Amino acid sequence: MKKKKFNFTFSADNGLVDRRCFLKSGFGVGAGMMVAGANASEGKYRDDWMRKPGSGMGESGPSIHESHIKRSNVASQPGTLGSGASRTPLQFLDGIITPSRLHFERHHSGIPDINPQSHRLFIHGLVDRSLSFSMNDLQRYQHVSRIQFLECSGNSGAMIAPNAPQRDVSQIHGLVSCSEWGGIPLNILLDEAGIKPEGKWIVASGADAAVMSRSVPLEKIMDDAIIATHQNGEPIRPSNGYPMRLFLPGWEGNACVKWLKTIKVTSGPSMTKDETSKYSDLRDDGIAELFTFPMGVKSIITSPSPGLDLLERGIYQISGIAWSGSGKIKQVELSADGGKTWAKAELDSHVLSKSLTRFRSAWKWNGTQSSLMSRAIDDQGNIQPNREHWLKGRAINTFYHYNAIQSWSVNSKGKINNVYL
Ligand SMILES: Nc1nc2c(c(=O)[nH]1)N[C@H]1C(S)=C(S)[C@@H](COP(=O)(O)O)O[C@H]1N2
Ligand SMILES: [Mo]
Repeated sequence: MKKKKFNFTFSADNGLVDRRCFLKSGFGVGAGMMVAGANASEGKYRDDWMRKPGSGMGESGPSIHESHIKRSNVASQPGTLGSGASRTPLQFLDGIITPSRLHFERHHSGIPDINPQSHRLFIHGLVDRSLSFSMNDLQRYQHVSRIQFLECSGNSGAMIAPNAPQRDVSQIHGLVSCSEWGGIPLNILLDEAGIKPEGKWIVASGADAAVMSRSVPLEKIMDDAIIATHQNGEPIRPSNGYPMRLFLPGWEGNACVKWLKTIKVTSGPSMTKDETSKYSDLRDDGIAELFTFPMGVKSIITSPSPGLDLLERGIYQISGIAWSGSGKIKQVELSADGGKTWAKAELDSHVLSKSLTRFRSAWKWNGTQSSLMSRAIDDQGNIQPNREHWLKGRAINTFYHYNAIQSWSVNSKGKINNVYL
């Protein structure tokens, strides 16, 4: 059996293949098995499931053969039921959309069971008219929909540990997801209420037992904030804020208040607990930086990654996600030799602002120890930092807003580990 000869050029050292190879027809990886005769191609051979009609229509979810694809680290604080997080299994997903059932969850006091018939959104404070809206009222306003990511600012915080944590992508980086969010631009509702000249911020509060409350500058609210009622086409799931949440494109997840109940227009930030004692960034000079809203430019190679070990040498697809809270991803660079040489990755065609962007490259693994890294750059000129650079100036144990370059080492047996380079 003869395998097809490869025809490609390398773009950086240690096997990174020029990204244009995907554009050429006949770029074979050589991983397919040769089959004898015509039985496979002519369809004479029938698998068992081709011998009788399939099952009927129904409400079924994903294939039972993919039941391992579920949210990971589903954990609550000791003694509580719903104060914790569950994480998106990024290493098993492709493209940019996170199926709603796999969207990460982060709750501070569980998921409230809200009756949409009695739920109201109140707008008050420094406004000309205080307003209240039922779900039916809101349905009548203009809606928009956009594909954007949501990331917890605690995502990847495990990477501040002195030794690289040996966990998979989901467990380390799974507090980021991306959905098509639909809802009402908040500026429409605030214009209707009429903002008084002293109104410069809002404080948004949720209808959960934690009464999560966050201050947001009015500028952001009037720019692109929405009251999200829909997620990937269906009403938002209870775990993600049903029947409505605040959605602030590109800004830290915590400020996207779920189960939204009140918006109060204020003259300044309200200094709630979740923007002072939590979700602030302590520096090594003792000063805490507050209100770090936009999530930094970031990328993660999701495959190969820990748990998706390489079984034999040869061609592999490197695939991952990149995002920035400040705009669009302009470029993702890849290294297979621990950052010595870099090559551009291919970006999938949907490159959207404040969204996930899928990147890919081909890589020829020659069976030796290798280190895979990705580095993202956004259209505002922000470059993903390395870990050492990220840690600089921060107090010990400060873990919010971690966006440093991730390195995966591949040993000579194809096993993949998390490493600090
Ligand atoms: N009312 C309320 N809103 C909330 C929270 C909460 O506990 N209660 N958690 C916040 C945090 S820390 C994050 S990261 C996001 C998580 O959104 P998700 O669960 O839809 O992924 O919601 C934010 N909004
Ligand atoms: Mo969060």
